[in-house]
Amino acid sequence: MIKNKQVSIWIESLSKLLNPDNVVLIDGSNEQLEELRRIACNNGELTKLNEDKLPGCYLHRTEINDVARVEDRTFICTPTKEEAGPTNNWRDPEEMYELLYGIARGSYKGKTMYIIPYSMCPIESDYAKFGIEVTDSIYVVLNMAIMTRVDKKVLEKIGDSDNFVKGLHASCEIDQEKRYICHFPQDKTIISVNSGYGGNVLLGKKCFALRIASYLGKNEGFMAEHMLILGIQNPEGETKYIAAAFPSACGKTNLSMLVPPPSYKEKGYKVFCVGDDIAWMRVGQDGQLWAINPENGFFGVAPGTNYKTNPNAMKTIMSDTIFTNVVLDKDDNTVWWEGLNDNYPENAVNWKGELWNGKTSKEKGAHPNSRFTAPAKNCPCISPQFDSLYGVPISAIVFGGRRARVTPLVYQSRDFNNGVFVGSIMASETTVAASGKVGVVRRDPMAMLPFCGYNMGEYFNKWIELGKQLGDKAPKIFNVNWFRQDDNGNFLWPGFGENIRVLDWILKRCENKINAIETPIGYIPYTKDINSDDLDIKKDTLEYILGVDKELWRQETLRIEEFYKMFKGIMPIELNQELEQLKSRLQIN
Ligand code: OXD
Ligand code: MN
Repeated sequence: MIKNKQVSIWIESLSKLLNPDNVVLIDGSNEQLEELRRIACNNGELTKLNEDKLPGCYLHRTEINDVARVEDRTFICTPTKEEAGPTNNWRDPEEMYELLYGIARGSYKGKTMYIIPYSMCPIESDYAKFGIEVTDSIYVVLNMAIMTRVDKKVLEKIGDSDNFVKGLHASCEIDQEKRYICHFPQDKTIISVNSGYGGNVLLGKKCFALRIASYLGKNEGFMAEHMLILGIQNPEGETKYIAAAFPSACGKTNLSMLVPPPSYKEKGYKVFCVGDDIAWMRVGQDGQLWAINPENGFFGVAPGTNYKTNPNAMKTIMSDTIFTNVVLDKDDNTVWWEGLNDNYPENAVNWKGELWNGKTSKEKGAHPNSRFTAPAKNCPCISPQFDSLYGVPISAIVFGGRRARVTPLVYQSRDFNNGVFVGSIMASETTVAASGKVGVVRRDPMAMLPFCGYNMGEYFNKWIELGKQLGDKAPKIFNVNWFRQDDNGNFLWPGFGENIRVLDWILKRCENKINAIETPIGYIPYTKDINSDDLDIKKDTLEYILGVDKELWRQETLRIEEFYKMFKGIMPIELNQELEQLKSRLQIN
């Protein structure tokens, strides 16, 4: 069935280990996927939704204990602990292979082994990287077919080489005590056992496109980043691209496909989505920074998505979408989630599979981390460059977090190294995308804390080197915070489509069209330069969220110092200098 030498050796060894009843090679054809959808509907893995209202859409529920990425059970298995660095969970590779193969042994008995050849990036791109995921789950096959480019041609591209990422997923018993998501960067191998939740099992996404790819990029000269990519066309018809990193569930999908408010649309602004989660970045032949989205779909958070917060996502998920852990409205066989609308379904099934009445139940119907998996091509504002073999040139890099105070709405770093510092101190209040406490502030450098496949000190150094390589062609670096709150917890900035007002300032700064105010942390806008026409925000409020409170920043530097201690001996000197300089600008001795 598979002629490729290295691929077949690996598949054969897995076959012996897993002992499946059948083996099916996925060719990406719709006939084959349709047959799998039919089987999954028959065995209860999927529910077919209303074909008139949601054509080609399905619902899936994961086990109750398996609803988010499990960072405490995610491991980087490098020969030494130092290679994984202070921020990753490390395990010895030999020990882990033995443990994982022990867990997976015989677990495909009575099941089918699906072999998925896939490409991250368009197959013909020089930047494409190929993977093969072996799984016993049709849900995984169907999601991978949306999120990546699944195609027979991938096998042709791999040929007899071993130049592919090996991914083994075994559902086993979905036992959380034996759940492991393990990466072996040196072997380009991923093994995931005892989970069925997207982020843990769609191995092309976080595991490959971030953890393994960041390691590969370190050696091959590219950066794999947890970033959306969007294009903004201005009234003159020029499109500039921004890459932006935010921690999970901070609105990356919303920002990547934002709809400009009417006054901006009238002026002729347009926004194009290139990607909502991952960017592979490199210095192009023209010396500029280029970014390509390796994915082919969106795996977005459903709750809170509606026609106001993200109309483009709503249109994207109207067909050919898989919904996971949302509410099933039994009356018309459609789906619902908190924040979709006020039509709480009364005759419904919640994410746990129990009968649920949205009008009377106190419990949430959809899991807060419930998801949609939708083809990027469905998005009304998908960029004409989406399938570009080269990606797009990046004018600005934006870092952002979810902070009630401290961080202003937007500021520009003083220069590239200072921008790397700004990325390294990113912090956010935790959300629901990963299991653990919600609402605690955690540092999340470049939003890569859970996704960097090697030592983060070295990773910071790669950023510094990138700046040197780019020289005066380097994009400008900014930080944004859409989440400033007043003392009663009310959000002070309207966010969503209105964020274009801040992006517009960012691009004007990139083109040196406007001045800004220098502060100890970087450059902030003059209030007049953030267009607040037809916006319901008081001038004082705007000034407040744009302002830099030196006392809060003095306290913040203490926390940064504490955080930096973790990287003692491995932090690039440039970043320690940045911290010292910030302290001196804040007049701390
Ligand atoms: C995601 C995440 O699913 O960051 O994108 O958790
Ligand atoms: Mn993400």
